[in-house]
Amino acid sequence: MILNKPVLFSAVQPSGNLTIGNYIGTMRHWSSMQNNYDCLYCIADLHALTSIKNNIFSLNTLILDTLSFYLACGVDPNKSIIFIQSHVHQHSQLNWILNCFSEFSELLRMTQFKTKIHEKKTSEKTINAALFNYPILMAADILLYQTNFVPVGQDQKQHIELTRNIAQRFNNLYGSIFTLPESLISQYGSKIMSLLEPKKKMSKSDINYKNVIYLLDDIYSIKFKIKNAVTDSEIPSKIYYDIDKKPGISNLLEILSAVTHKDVKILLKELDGVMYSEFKKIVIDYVSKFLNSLQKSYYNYRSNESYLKKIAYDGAIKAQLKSKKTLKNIYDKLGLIRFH
Ligand code: AQP
Repeated sequence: MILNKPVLFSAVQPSGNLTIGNYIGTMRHWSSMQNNYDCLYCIADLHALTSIKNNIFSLNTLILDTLSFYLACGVDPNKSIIFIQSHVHQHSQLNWILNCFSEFSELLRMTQFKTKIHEKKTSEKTINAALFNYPILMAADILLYQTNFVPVGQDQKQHIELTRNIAQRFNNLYGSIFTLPESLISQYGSKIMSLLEPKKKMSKSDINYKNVIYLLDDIYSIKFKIKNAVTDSEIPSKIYYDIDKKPGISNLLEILSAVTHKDVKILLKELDGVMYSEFKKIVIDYVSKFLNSLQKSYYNYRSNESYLKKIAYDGAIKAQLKSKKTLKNIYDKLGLIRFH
């Protein structure tokens, strides 16, 4: 008897240049996950539309950039389904249906929405409705594939909980239609913080580039940014992990742990007695080496657009096959029957 592996779904929105936060929070786990799960890795371009307005014509470029990073991170199209969200129209269809089973008040509680409004320094009146509804499309992305697990950063945990609530509500009315997904969140690295404001999440849309390590940063930028990263003024200076008292140092420790594959506890032993300036040099060294090697692989894939498009095309067909099944089941339950 062949037992099916659990289904795993993960996505990144091509809303800008990917950051080391996107990598550490989720993408670094993708390659090894392919051995234990049936993986679907989606490029969430419809989600990106919520934030990209003026440079809409570069979305195509950002999609191919993101896809190249997926491959550079070790995602294998022979093992996993890699696809672009807008190529599988079932996502939009289920999105609408789930909108009808979601409550306005529960969307109002989403902290990511509140943070985004706050950061954009804009009011709820001028923000686009899609940004508000974003978690419902995310629920559709996940539920279409009967997903068991969703590896995400800390910021998306609440959206997975909402997804479960919507799915449960639907199941209570129509029977066991949806699998209830669980988030997979690592103890360390699930919320990489901004370099200059270590109490704020690192984000690709940050207007201050000094806050962010981009996956395509060159060695000079990496050096400059980490050298200037905010630490603390504890005297005598001591390196230990405490996100409340030492957010800057703890953030650098989490980054170092991810790129060296060493546990934070082991790093702390190795860094005993090391000064902050020396610590930063170590972080610069490892981050540079890591990004340099990732970038080589990235550019290799990025230079072959026809290969990338073929992967996206094949992935869309496979994803459509799977998502059609779920959608048909839902249409049947709702009485949206085709007459032919
Ligand atoms: N700073 C972070 N630390 C850890 N994980 C992070 N993720 C994002 N930022 C961090 C995780 O990356 C995955 C893909 O994120 P996304 O692109 O779908 O959306 P996001 O969470 O809104 O990411 P950004 O970088 O902050 O994008 P913008 O600026 O466009 O809003 C998710 O699993 C996320 O948790």
